[in-house]
Amino acid sequence: MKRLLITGAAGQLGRVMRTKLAVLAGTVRLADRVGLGTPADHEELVQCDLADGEAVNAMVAGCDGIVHLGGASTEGPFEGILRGNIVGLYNLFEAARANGCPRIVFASSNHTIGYYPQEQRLAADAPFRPDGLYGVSKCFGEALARMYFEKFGQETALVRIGSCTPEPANHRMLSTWLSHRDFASLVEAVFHVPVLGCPVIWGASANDAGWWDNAHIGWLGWKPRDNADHFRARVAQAVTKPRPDESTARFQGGAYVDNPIFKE
Ligand code: NAI
Ligand code: 15L
Repeated sequence: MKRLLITGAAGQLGRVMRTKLAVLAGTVRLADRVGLGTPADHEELVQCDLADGEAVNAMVAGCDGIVHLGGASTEGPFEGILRGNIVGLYNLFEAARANGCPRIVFASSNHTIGYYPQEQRLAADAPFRPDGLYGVSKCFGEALARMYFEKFGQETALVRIGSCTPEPANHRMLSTWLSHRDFASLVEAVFHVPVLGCPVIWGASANDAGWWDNAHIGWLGWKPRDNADHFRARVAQAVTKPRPDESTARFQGGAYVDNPIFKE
């Protein structure tokens, strides 16, 4: 593709994907509300808040694909979630509609289903069970994307990321881990498949202890190569195993179920 947009490019995942996804496009446009350093020859930098509709339209104009990582990435006061994940999502999809519907990878989250018990294996059509306002905002994002697909044919991959970190850092992540390499190959598969639609995709590596079933997306040709189990001994040594009654051992969303509703 000619130009790929990565939002949230200054964040944890954005910084990694800035390098890993460079192969996908001649030009990579990087956007965030904070500074992004010095651009490489193939990069364009845009500083904008997702809550600013006009700026978001300019950010999207001329892009052939979008990896949307920007916004509130954890539980917190509603104001930040509202700006980044509700108003920001609406602005992004309106901008996409106005600019030829470039395909979107939406970084959704396991916190859309965080209240399911860890014993339960989930298919993509399991009803939402969000574990906080952040999870609710990701449910909104998925529903918004679905509506833009039905109404306007806007294709979006709804990637419910588990825990995308360099390595699994605790016992829960032995089930939820998504390696950086597997996330990058997922994004590549989404942009290469001829017809995408608007599927829910579980963003997890091929973890022995995984909870989520991606059998419905065989047509995508995505084969995660990493497995959190290779880190099991290291996790066992570094982290105390939680008691069975602790949220992090009971719920798929882990300790997020214990979060209060934050006030400003
Ligand atoms: P992060 O918090 O490190 O990065 C998010 C970026 O979005 C930040 O650079 C921030 O400046 C930017 N941002 C926040 N609000 C904004 C606004 N109103 N306007 C413009 N930019 C704004 O998060 P991370 O870990 O890189 O996650 C990226 C995406 O993936 C997020 O949408 C998150 O919800 C999702 N995700 C990440 C997971 C993970 O394990 N890292 C797991 C599940 C979902
Ligand atoms: C998420 O949705 C967050 O963005 C990330 O920071 C982690 O908390 C992750 O979920 C997780 O559940 O491990």
